Amino acid sequence: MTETNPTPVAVLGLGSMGRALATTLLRADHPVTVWNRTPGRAGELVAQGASEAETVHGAVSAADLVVVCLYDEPSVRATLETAVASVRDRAVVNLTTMTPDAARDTGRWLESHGAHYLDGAIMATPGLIGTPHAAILYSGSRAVFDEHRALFDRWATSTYDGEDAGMAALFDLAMLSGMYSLFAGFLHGAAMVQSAGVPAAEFGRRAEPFLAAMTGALPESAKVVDGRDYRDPVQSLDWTSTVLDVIAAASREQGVEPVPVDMVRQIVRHQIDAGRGGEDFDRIIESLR
Ligand code: FVH
Repeated sequence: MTETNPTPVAVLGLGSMGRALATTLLRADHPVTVWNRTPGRAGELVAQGASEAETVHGAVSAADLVVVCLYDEPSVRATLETAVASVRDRAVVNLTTMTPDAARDTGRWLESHGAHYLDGAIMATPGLIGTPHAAILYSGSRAVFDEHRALFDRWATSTYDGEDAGMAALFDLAMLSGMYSLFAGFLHGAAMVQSAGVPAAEFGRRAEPFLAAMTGALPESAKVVDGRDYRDPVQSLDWTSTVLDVIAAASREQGVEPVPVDMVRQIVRHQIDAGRGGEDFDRIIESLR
């Protein structure tokens, strides 16, 4: 459904994600002005109805809502510094990946120039934007989130995590930590079976349902961690340590360095050395806090 007066939007940054965000807005009939540091990346968007600004100031001035989707925090600073006077009274939603403190600093800096700041973290790849499989987390100005919620919902399922501008980034990076550790473990396993001539595709086909089933244990694990009582183990640290030693030995037998497993072994060992070997595996969080 098209809005009666679609908000004019500026999109700063036409990497793969910026282009996906702009495309979705153009399909919903928003007037979209785009800017990119390196000229020549706006062609397809202009063909779909976008206007291309030569300067950041030109893009920001044409919009009520400024969407920033750049490489990192320094690129956001470098870009907006050239036009910071023009953000006054405008809503800025920054979807660039950065640390929570960097998100807070960026918010304070832009608010000191009169902007209304909302930080965002995209939990999707560009191809998923505009589909039910995309999620975007937001934190910062509640007013900006509420006013532009319908627009945000065009991109993804939108979740608001409160006025602290760092919270969206914190959730994002915490979830990515889990994802990268899981992927590293998967690739280590793939290298183990590949060493016996099994294609990674075959391993992936069998590992996927197993790993998906294992993630079903996360809510129970989270409950134990919140209660901080690890004395009734589903899997004790002593037992886990034995299994991890066997995995590492098997890996070395196959000529594969067990780096991700060694990382877990190290934290488990830390808790066993502290006399906690009979307690639950979840206790390793006490070595991380
Ligand atoms: N792509 C993805 O799957 C992930 C999903 C999760 C969230 N991320 C974050 O989104 C931000 C942008 O990602 P991207 O995929 O669009 O990134 P690139 O395709 O590499 O485009 C980067 C754009 O940033 C511009 N840029 C880089 N450095 C500067 C600078 N110093 N000053 C101004 N602009 C800069 C670059 O411009 P150019 O190289 O074409 O001139 C692109 O527009 C990112 O935070 C992800 O973590 C995406």
